[in-house]
Amino acid sequence: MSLDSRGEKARVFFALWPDAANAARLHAIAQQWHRSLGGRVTREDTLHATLVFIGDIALDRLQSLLDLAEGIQTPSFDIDFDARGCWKHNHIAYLGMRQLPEALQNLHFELAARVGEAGFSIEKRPFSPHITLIRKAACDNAARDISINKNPAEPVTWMVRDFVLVKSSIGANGSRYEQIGRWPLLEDKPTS
Ligand code: 2AM
Repeated sequence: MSLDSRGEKARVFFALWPDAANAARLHAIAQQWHRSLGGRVTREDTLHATLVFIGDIALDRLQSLLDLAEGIQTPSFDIDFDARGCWKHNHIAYLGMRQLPEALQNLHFELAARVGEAGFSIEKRPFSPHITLIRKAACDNAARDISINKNPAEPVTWMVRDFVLVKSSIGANGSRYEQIGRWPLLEDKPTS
């Protein structure tokens, strides 16, 4: 991809991306919910949790996002996606977390600060990490469905070892996501 194409724009965001095993677990949950909620299940290969949403930017500004991500020095962490929900205002059925890990909050804060300092305008809504499992969901059915509200399944525990920058475009089969950068988080050093 050319980073200096004049006038061209890209829709971008930083995200956490599950490994194949967790993506498969998340997808299985989505398919189970789909029976009562209907709507459109997120494709398995596009499941993610947005860290910092940037939106449309000129392509020639992508490089500064790649550069600022290089300097992130925050530790890796585990998260439990253990909260199920369905937002009525946008019909999104999602998995979130009951407790926001401090390390995740710090990673979001650090990235958002750098993105802001680099001159991008970023989303001002409070950080609400989630994985969208279904769009156009019939959320009213979620309240009646014990599999969503009263009978929480095992959490999907996710070892977060890196984060990615994603470029999204709309294609015939829905959103197409291309990972254009991936950065490791700091690993705990083994004690000797
Ligand atoms: P969603 O799944 O809740 O729609 C690509 O669109 C990713 O960016 C999705 O995870 C989407 O969240 C998120 N996203 C889209 N618009 C956003 C916005 N204005 N603020 C924060 N996140 C947004």
